[in-house]
Amino acid sequence: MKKELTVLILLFVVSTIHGSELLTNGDFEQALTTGWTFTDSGYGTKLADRAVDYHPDLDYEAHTYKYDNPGWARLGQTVDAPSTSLELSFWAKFEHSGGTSTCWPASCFSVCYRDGSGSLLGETRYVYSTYANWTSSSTLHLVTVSAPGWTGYTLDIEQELDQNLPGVDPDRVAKVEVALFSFTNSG
Ligand SMILES: [Ca+2]
Ligand SMILES: [Ca+2]
Repeated sequence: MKKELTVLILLFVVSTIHGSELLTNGDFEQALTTGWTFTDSGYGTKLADRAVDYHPDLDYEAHTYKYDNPGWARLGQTVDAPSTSLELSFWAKFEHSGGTSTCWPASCFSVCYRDGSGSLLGETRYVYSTYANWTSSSTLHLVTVSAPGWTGYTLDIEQELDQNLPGVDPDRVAKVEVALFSFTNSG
């Protein structure tokens, strides 16, 4: 098994177009157990943490990390969406190293659209990876990250559903989940 490394560091906020913050602890200034849920699968090192020095500003950022062997680490938060008229904005830095066409890492930021019972309807996934072989579909929109260093992103969710996720009925979207997602595939 080749050594593989996946790292994702980011800080972000999500807000409505009217500016009211939907996320709890979206700036990571409190412990990650406030607002955020860590899940993982597979083998190797998998973690999520926060620190002040991932980005040179003075406050905290969060990051997920996955090292070696197939599996993933994920730090997510689901919020009730009053409507799909939402704008997500966040800053992110993506890193990875190593891998082959059959055994590869991917650093991701996922935005999942869920119905009222929490079932997944679709996803927008920002991906930084050399070898990832995922493909977009009517319910999965892959956004290729070409500038992995600290970059600000905004996502107009209403427009995203309309233009890039034709398989998702916007009227059924009742919850939005955002997640830092570090993934390692093994062929
Ligand atoms: Ca912060
Ligand atoms: Ca900082």
